[in-house]
Parts: sequence; structure tokens; C-alpha cells
Amino acid sequence: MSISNDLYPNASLPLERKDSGVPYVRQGLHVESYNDFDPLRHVIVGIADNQHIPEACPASNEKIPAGSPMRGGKAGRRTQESIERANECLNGFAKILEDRNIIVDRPGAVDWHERITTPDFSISSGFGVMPPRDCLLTMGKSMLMAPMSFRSRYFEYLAYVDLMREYFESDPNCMIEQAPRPRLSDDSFRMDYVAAYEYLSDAETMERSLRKEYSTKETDILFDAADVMRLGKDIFVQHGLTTNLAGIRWIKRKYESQGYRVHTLSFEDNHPIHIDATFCPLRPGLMLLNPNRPLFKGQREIFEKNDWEIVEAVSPAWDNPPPLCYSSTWLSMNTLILDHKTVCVEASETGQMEQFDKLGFDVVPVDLRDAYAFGGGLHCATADVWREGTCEDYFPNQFSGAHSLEHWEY
Ligand code: ABU
Repeated sequence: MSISNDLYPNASLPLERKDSGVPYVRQGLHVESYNDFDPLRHVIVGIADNQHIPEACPASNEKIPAGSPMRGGKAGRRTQESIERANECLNGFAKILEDRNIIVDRPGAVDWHERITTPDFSISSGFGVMPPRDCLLTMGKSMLMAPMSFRSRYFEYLAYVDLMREYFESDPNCMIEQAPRPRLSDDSFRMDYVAAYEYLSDAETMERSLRKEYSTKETDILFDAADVMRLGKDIFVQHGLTTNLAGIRWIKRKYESQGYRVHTLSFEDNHPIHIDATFCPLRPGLMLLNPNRPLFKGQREIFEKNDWEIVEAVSPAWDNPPPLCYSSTWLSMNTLILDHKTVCVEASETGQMEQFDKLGFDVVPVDLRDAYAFGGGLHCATADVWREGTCEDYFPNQFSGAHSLEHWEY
């Protein structure tokens, strides 16, 4: 498929390949990451090029408020002005990282304008490729493309296929992988729930969420990579709108056989989507918790029994997210940590910057708010390729039943 460069000025160029089609090796390239705080050496930063607002689908309906124009009223390409401004922010962020000698890659071009049709569903367009964190899970030396639940994001992994192929060729120990592809047919969702959802009050959606009842059923294996928090040997996964129990079971079977320990986490949140604006590791021994989304009873235990401190994030600077944004104001705590002492924070989030300063971090302000609507904050807009460091055991004090999946079975 040939794609106009005018629509994708920030996408990475097609790979240079040998006659056989094998990509040339990028010397020194290394894939490895076990957490979100060791020194960052190589990262992917998303792009806003040609991003679309797709029509709503069963999974996205649950996240987007009933009255929002993003339910379909505004379906179509985002305005050129907003795309250019978002790219200005994302490119500025990439430059800040490169100036610190961090290697930055950008996703490749995929035609998001095309209608997506599979044997199981059809939707007006793709989404875009601003938040690589949702799609890519770097676990040690493996990079895995996640089975996401929004129909518009079904083919998003294609934007990373060339990069992954190059990583595979350049680092002889790197593995590139894909989770089982979901079907996302109407059978994958509680369609009655999706219809009823329009009329539920906040209290009712909270009640459902506390019962761990979402629009996704257990038909497909579903998870977004941004629901997975990596802390060395321990992996914590949030069950919510974008990750079902089958997804958690799959993560558990895959990674526990490699020596990791997988735990579930749940928060009092009526729209639990992505853990990275809810509970964020800052450095070994220190977590940042969203005060509006407390941990379920008993879930602090593993942190407390291993001497981790949990601090509550300060309130965001803004009362509302920007227009046409899928995320909440809590993107204030969605930061990119560069090493144990340095953190990138959105530049308008002065309170959050002050809190990090008091916690002993050097704060790097990054102008990104005008890119929020395209898929999130600084953590969402990135995916780790390489962080220095090894797979540490930060939770040597394990105990039986700590966050076991069975607790939520129904
Ligand atoms: N992708 C992170 C979004 C989380 C939130 O809306 O709070």
C-alpha cells in the first residue's frame, strides 16, 4: 500500500533492506526493559499524523461520555491545525529526549483513513498512532503487540511491524511477539450493557465497576499493554475496560513460565482504563497513587510488606481534559521517568512538578497538553525499547493469595 508522505511527515521512513528483504542491522541497537524507572536509553515516541476519530464501538462507548461528539458526531479526520499542533508537542518531546542522548524512534505510516472491515466487524476508520504504550509491551528482551479491544485499533500494530523487524535483526537476543488476535465481534461484548450504559448514573457505573462488570466479555483474550505495570520480577495487571480476565490469564501463563510473578490490581474507578494515570512506579520503593482511585482492600499489602511507600498524587492543574480527549485530567500523573532521579512532567502541571521536586526528582517540563486528545500523556505517548538495568526482585516477601486472579472469577 503506498501512502502519501504529506499525510505522514513524522512517520519513520520505510526500512532499508537487503535484496532478500531482510532489514539492515542497526549497530548497537539493544532491546531490554523491566520497569518504568531505570535509565532510559531508547524509546518510541508516537505521532499525530493523519489521526482520525473513529465512530464509536462497543469497547470505546464505555469510556466516552454519552454526550460527547466522539461518540460519532465528530467521526472523521482530526483538523489539520490540531494534528500539526499535537505533532509540534510530540516532536518537541522527542527532541528533549534526543538532547539527553536517548535514541528516539517514531512509528511507521499506516492509512488510518481506510474503513476497517474484518469478517466480524466493520468501523469507519482506524485511530492513529500517538500512544505506543497501549499497543506495545516490552518485557525484558521481548516486545509484544497487545490484543486491544477497540475495533478502530485492530490494525494499529502495523505501525510498528517494520521497527520490530529491524529490532529483531539488530539485537540477536530480542524476540518480537504478538498476542492472539481477538475477533471483536458483537459476541465479544455485552451488547445489552453497552446499550444500557448510556442511561446509567455515575453511581451505577461505579457499582458495576466494583462488581468487575464491563462491556467486554470473556470471549476474546483482551488487554492493552498500558494496563500492565512492570516492576522487575513482578507484573501487576489492571482488570478493567480494556483488559479482561482471559487477558490476565494469558499474561500470567506466558510470563510466569519465564519466572515472572503476575498479580491483578483493582481500583475504585468507574472507568478503569490503563494503569498509568492511576498507580505509577516512580523509583524502587516508591509508588504514586491517584487519590480518586483508591486500591481495593488488601491490595496495598504486597507493597507494604516489601517496604514500598505509596504517596497520593496532588490534584491536576486542570478541571477538564482538552476537547475531544479520551483521557481524564489525571494525565497529570502520566509522566515519563528517565532514571531514578529525573522525570518528564507536562509543563502546565505545576502542582505535580512541585510534588516531584519535593520527592527529590529533577523535573523536566514538557509541553504536551495539546497532544492529549490524540491518546494520552507522556507515558502513553512512549514505549520503552531499552532501559539499562536488570530484572530485580523488588518484592521478595510474597505471600499466598497476593492479588490472585481467582478472586475475581465469575
Ligand atoms: N491512557 C491513560 C488514561 C487514563 C485516564 O483517563 O485517567
